[in-house]
Amino acid sequence: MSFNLQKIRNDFPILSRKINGYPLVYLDNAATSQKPQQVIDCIVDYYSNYNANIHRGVHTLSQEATDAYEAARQKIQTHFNAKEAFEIIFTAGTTHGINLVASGFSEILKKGDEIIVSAMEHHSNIVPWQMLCEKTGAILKVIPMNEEGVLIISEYEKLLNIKTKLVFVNHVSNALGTINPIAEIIEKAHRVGAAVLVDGAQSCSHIKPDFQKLDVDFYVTSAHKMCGPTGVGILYMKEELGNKLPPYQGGGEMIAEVTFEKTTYAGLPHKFEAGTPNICGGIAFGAAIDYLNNIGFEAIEKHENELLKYATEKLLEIDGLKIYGTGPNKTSVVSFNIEGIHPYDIGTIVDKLGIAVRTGHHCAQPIMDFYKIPGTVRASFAFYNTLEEVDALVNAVKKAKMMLS
Ligand code: C6P
Repeated sequence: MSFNLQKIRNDFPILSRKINGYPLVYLDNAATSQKPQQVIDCIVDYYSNYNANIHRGVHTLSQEATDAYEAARQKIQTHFNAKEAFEIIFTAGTTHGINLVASGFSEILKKGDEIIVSAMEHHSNIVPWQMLCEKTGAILKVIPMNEEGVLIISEYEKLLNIKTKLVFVNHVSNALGTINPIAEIIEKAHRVGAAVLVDGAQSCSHIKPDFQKLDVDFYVTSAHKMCGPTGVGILYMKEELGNKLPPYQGGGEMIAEVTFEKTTYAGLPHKFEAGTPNICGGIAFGAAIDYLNNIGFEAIEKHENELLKYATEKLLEIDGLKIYGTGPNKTSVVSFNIEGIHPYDIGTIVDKLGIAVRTGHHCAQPIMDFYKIPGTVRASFAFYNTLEEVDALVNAVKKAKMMLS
């Protein structure tokens, strides 16, 4: 499909909404993306025509639902180039996937083992590891970043040693937009025998990671950032690690055999999928991946880079405006403040003009502490945004500045 922006926008019913009498300008895509009609139709079709529990019934509806759910798993496997479909575990989202891995490692890590996170993580990729350290006595170390919001790899190298067991890093920072050099981070961690978990919550709507090429051990993401529904995501784990980790939750689906004396567990992926999953969500995630691939990630990246470049240039023309996250490799996120004005006030005024941005610490307080700021205004662009919408943002920010100065 060629990149026809108007045709793409027509796929998203919400984009024709008015907010406070103004056309909606949705620039909070890093929080969650909007959903195309194709994904909405997929959800309606599931509940209208073949809603049933999966892996359980011999009846036709159950088989249809099971086939569609497993087909979605295979689609996701192909999209990310995982070696096996069973290495794709359906989760409730990124946060769930990270907690699942952290819970597993609470039975593996020992006192004095070291784990490494980066300075630009979302709280989801900090708090579970702190809890893990409390339980096991492992030590948490942090890869620092520089003023541009770029990780200092030479410092990372100094942290790595034989005691390092795990490294956690986001592929893309939600607050800064920085794309981290994860291939290099993984390669260096593997040299000391450490496994790496990549938080892909902010990457997969912009770029298409190749799990086998990256040689990543764990990769987590959420469907809702990729035009799919909320409440579903995936945890990729290499087969050998999946076999090593204990189950996360006990219940139906994750067992091989149960007696009152002993339970044996199912193999991958079911071992980590206790209970009735978000069946419709998994199937709709597959539809969202089809939708994105139909547009093509090359075209998505090209358009988003144009939006990023234009928004950066135009916003920097505003006196007193500072952008956080100025590294050379970024996705289409612009986090900024205007001297002397609280980000919340800017967010409130631009909303009155129909523009949705996020304000605050973006669940990444250590980044805000690093810059000694309470938060930022974050405009995050998707492939369906336009240059005219960037203009609307810039004009609204100028207006907010006038009112608040
Ligand atoms: N960031 C944002 O506005 P969940 O909520 O589980 O789908 O994703 C959590 C998460 C984990 N890691 C990163 C890098 C993220 O950006 C997010 C979600 C949203 O930035 C909501 S806080």
